[in-house]
Amino acid sequence: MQAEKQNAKSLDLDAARVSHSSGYLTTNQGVGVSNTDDSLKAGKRGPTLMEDFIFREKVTHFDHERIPERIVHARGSGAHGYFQVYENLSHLTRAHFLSDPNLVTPVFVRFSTVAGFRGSPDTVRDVRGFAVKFYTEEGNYDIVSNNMPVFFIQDAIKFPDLIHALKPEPNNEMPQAASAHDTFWDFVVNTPETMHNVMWLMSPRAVPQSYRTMEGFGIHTFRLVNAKGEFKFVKFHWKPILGVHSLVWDEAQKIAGKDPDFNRRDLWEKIEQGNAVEFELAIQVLNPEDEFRFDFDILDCTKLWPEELVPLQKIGKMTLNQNVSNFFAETEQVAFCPGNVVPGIDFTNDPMLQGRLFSYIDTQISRLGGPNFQQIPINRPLITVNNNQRDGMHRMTIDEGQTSYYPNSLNNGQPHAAGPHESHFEHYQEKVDGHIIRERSASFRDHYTQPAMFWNSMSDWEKRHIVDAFWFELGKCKNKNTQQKLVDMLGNVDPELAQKVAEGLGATPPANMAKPTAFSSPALSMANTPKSPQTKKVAVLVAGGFDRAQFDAVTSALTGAGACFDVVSGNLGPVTACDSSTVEANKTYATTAPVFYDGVYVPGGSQVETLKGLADVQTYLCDTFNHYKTIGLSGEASALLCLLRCGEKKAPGIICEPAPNMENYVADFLTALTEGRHFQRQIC
Ligand code: HDE
Repeated sequence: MQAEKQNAKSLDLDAARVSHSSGYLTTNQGVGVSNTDDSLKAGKRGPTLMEDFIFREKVTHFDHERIPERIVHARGSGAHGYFQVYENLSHLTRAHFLSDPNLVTPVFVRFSTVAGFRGSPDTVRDVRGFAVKFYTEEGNYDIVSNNMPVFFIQDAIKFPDLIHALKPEPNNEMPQAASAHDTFWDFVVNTPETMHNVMWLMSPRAVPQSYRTMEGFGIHTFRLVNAKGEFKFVKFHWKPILGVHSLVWDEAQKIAGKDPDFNRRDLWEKIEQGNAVEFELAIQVLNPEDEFRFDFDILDCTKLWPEELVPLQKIGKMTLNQNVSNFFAETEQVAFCPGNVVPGIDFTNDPMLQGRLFSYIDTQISRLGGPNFQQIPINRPLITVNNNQRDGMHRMTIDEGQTSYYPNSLNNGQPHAAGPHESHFEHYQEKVDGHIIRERSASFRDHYTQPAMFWNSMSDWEKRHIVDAFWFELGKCKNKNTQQKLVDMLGNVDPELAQKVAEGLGATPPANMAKPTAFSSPALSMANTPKSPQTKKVAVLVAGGFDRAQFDAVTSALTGAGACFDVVSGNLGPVTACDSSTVEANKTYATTAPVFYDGVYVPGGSQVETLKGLADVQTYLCDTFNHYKTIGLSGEASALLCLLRCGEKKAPGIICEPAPNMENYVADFLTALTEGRHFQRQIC
């Protein structure tokens, strides 16, 4: 409660809100309008008159409603919330918002895909953006991160090439929101530094189940600087409280058709329902003297710092608890920039980071129509902006007074340069010495050790996902040469991986393969992530005659565990149970699908005779089975097991009891649901 009260940014946005809940229509000049349905005509059948300023104004405004979408990360969803640090970190940084555990800092977060256009589906295979704006008392601070800890390239000058290769091909603008095409893979095989990020892109991380269950990574190495001017290198991580969970590929593709807004809807609904969406902020800290300790360069953003070498410290928690009230005003107009830092947080010489410091402001100027985009309500800092910048397109403030320069005497030297005791930014005084050269450091040249470590760290099901993804992606490339080159590259990562991918593509396994490396980082696998029944969703299939006691036992246990359920039937409305009571079906086979649930439960009763004959029920059970999710069948519903090709009662994650003791049954069902996916299951 306390935190929500102090969510000052929402108060700040209030000045710009207009409810439109009463009053008469007006033009933009405030003139009352009595008819907005008919244009002004000479006679009832026209022609329409030029002097119809009401028509002209309405249509002119409509004609200019769209702004350019982001070049990358066009498709996104935003939410408001707040951040609180766990402990005073002033020994590391003088950033005030990281020094006081009682301080509640408002945040705005935008999650996004990278490649797709604004209207593209959410569940495509892609990197996800995870951009956080902290409205601190010392100005706005942005961590503009992704859900993978490394990037495709090492130098910002290659970014336009990467994105041109990834986006739809320029001759026919296909494919939409997909890396599975020739130009992307052509770029990859000609740019070996992409290998590490490509491994992540082929992994389940590229199809997050929810924005609530993905990690975020600042990727670059930054600096934390304390009041004494001492610095440490730092990497930023966001850890979802619910753990990291992904979709399986077949499921992701089906969802893209059935609900292109799947991730956006999930985030929106969970916040509307009052479920806290929570992430912990963690840091990896490195002493300056350890800069050259590793066999990789800490300025190379295609490398991560294994957590086993540099442990994570959880330093605070972010809670998202408020949806936007106008998507355009907030999510579309928000402007992030990695260069938005506050005193105590500073950059390093990572050449990608340096390039980004230029690009983001530059792109906002054309996307948001001029240099005053910081004055749009969602982008304004909490503290008063005080400088001599003036005018420009869409200036919102009325800057008063005679002077707009410094130094001045006419305004008593105001606004003045911040003094030693006033909050201000000081750049870390790094010593720089070198020749001006267009070259890359030799320490950036190893492109295969970390991809091998990543492969080595994966569980069996993650490895299977990666191989399948390479088959799919490269299988969509028409160019055989590209396929072979990629297989050859994988030979530098791992022999088993290269061999398997070669098999699927009908390519030749490389002659010289890398020796498998023993080094692995268990922290990179999703297998060990936290699991919880909270916010899991179950489809309960019913028809007339279902067993009410079994239904009640399972559904009340779900609610008790923080999970939820839909009652799915052939029609909406009441469905009569075996004891003549009724429950309301809130979904039908036409309006929902098994891919939207974490599990399916079917209670017993005479209903089973009806359900047996329904193709929809078979689809529910088979899809849920094939996507490794939990299936519960109790009492007479056990007979539905025959609809599954496995036909095997003891398959992992299938809780099937012809004569259930409901107490034990419910416990088993919840345990299986909490586990999430049952990847040990054999899919035939
Ligand atoms: Fe971005 N990136 N980027 N990027 N990026 C943009 O800025 C760019 C990079 C990331 O929700 C653009 O406002 C360059 C890495 C996110 O609004 C643009 C380079 C990482 C978002 C831009 C990179 C990111 C963007 C497009 C190579 C992870 C969405 C619209 C040096 C750490 C923010 C915009 C939002 C957006 C440029 C590389 C993350 C064009 C030149 C590495 C999450 O300015």
